[in-house]
Amino acid sequence: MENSNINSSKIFKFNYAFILLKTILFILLISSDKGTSIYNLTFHSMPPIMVYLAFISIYLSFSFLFSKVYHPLSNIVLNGCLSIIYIGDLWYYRSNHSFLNYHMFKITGNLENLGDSILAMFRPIDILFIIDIFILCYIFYKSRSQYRNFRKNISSFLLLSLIPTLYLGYAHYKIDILDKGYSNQMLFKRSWAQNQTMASLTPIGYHIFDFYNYYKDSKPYIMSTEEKETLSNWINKKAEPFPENKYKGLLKGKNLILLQVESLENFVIKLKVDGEEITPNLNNLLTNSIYFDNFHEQTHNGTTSDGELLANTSLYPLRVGSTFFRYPNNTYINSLPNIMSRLGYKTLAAHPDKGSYWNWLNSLKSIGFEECYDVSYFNIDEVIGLGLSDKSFLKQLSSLLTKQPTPFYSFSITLTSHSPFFIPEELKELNLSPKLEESKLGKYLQSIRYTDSQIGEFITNLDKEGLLDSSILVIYGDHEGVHKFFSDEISSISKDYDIKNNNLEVPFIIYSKDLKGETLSTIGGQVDILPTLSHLIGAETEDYMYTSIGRNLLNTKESFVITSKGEYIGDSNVKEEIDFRIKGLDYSDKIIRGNFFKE
Ligand code: GP9
Ligand code: MN
Repeated sequence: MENSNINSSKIFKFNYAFILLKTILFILLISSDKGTSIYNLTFHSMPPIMVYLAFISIYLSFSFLFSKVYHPLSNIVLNGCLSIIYIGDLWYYRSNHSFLNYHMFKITGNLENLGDSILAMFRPIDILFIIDIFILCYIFYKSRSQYRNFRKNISSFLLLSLIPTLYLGYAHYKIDILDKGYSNQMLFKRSWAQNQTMASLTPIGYHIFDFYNYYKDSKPYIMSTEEKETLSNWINKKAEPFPENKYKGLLKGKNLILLQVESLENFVIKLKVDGEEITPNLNNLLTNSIYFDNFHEQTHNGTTSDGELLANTSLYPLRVGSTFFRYPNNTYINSLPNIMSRLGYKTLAAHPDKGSYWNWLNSLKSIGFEECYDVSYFNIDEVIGLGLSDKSFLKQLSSLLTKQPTPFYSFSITLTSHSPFFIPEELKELNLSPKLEESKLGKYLQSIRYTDSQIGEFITNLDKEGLLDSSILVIYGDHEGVHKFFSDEISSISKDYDIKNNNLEVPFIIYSKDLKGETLSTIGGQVDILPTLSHLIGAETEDYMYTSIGRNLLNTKESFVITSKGEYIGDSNVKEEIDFRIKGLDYSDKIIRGNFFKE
C-alpha cells in the first residue's frame, strides 16, 4: 500500500460506517421504552449527529497508531469491544431502564449464578450488533496483503482525534454553557433520564462522562448551609403532622416480620388463570390484612438491595450505582431497625444468599440491624436457581424466629422467584394450558405460585410455634418480575388472559390475625413503608417523619408515587406540586452521599 492514511484504509472506512449505523440503531432502540424495537420512539431532544461522528472518530483514531496488519486488526478489536459495551448497555437498559456505570465494576461479585438471567435479555435484533464484525473479518481476509506495508500514521491519528475533540469542546460551550442548542438539548450535563445522556453522547461519550463523574463523586458530598436549609424546609413542608387516627399504635408491641419477595408483582394478587388461583396463600391473608393495591416499586441500580434500603430508611436509592456498594458504612439515625430498637425490639436480618451479595450484610448492619444471618448460617439442603430454595430458607427462618427474644423485628428476602423463573418440573403446582406453560408469563406464574406456597408453609409454621398471634407479617415485592425483564414478549399473551400491564406495581400487605381486612387504594411506594409501619407500631411522629422522604400512607392526604425514572404517578396536575415531590430524588441522593442522617 502506497499511502497509509484515512483514505487508503478500506477497513477503517467500513468500520466507521458500521459503528455509525450501530450507534444509530442503539439510540433508536433505547428511545423506545422496552429497548426491543425501533417503533414508539421518544426523544428528549434533537440527537446531535455531529457529536456522534466526533466520538466515533476519536475512538477509531487509535487504529492509525498501528502499522501493517495490526492496523486492520486493531479496527476489528475496537469494533468488538464497542459491541460488547453496546450490548451490555442495551441488556441492562431492558431490565433496569438505565445503563452500566463505572460504579458497577465494584459489584461484579454479584454476577455469580446470574448467567441465565443475563442471557434472558437477548433479543434477535441484537445480532445486528455483531454481524458487522464478521464482515470486517472478511474484508480483512480479502485485503490482508494490502496492509503489509501499512505504516502508522500520526497525522491521520491527530486529524481524527484533535479536530473532533475541539468540536466537542465548542459544542459543550454552546449547548451546555451558553444554552444555545435545540430545546432541551444537553451534552456533558447529568440528566435524570439516562437515555437522554446516552442519546446525546453515544455509549462512547456516555462512558467517558460517567468515568469523569465517578472521580468527581469519589469525594464525600458536603452540603452547604444553604442546601441544608432548603432540605429541612422541604422535609418540613412534606411532613403531614395530622391529628392521630385509629391506626396509630394499632399493632403496638407485636413482633414485626418483613418479607421482601423477589419479583412479586401486584397483578398476580387475586388473579385466576386457566381456572387456577396464582397466589392462594397471599389472597387468604387479605382477610386479615391492610392491603395497598396501588403501591409501586422504586428500586434503581441496586435492584433487590434498593428495596431493602427503601423499606428500612425511607430514602430513594442513589441515582448512580448501588447504594449498598457505594456507601455501605452509612448510618441512619431513624432507620426502621433503629426505631424498633428504641421501642425495645430485638432486630435481625436474614438472607438466603451470601453477605457479600449486593454488600447487604455490611450495609444492613450499618442501617442498624443487631444481628445479620447470611446463607452460611443456614443448611443448604435444597438449591433452586440463584441459591437456597424459598422452601428450605423459610422453614429455617421460622425456627430461627422462634429462638428470638420478643418483641423482635425480623427482615428477610426470598430468592427463588428470580428471573428467568425456573422451577423444577416436579415442584410446579399450576396446571396451565400448553401455550401459557411455554411462555415467559407461564414460567413466571409457576414460580410465583411456588413462592406463595412456601409463604403459606411459613405462616403455618409460625402459627404452630405460637408466634403468629403475637406478630405482624408484612409482605411486599422488591421490584417487577416478568414485566421488568420480558414486557415485550408477554404483551400479546397477556391480552389473551386479560392481564393488565403491571406499571411498576407490587403488593404491600400488612397482615395480623386480629386485623379486619381492608384494601386501601392510596397511591404509594416502597419509600413509604417505614413511616407507615412506624405509625402502626406506635412510634411517635417525630421519630420518623423528619428523616423520611416517604409518607405515612395511613394518614395522608396525598396520593402519588415518584418512580425511579423520576416520573410522577398520582392525582395532582399542578406542576409546582409535582416538581416539589420529584425533588425528593435529588435530596435523597445528597443525604446518602453526605451521610447526612447519621445523627
Ligand atoms: C440475590 C437476589 C438478587 O440476592 O436477591 O436479586 P436482584 O438484585 O438480581 O433482583
Ligand atoms: Mn430482586
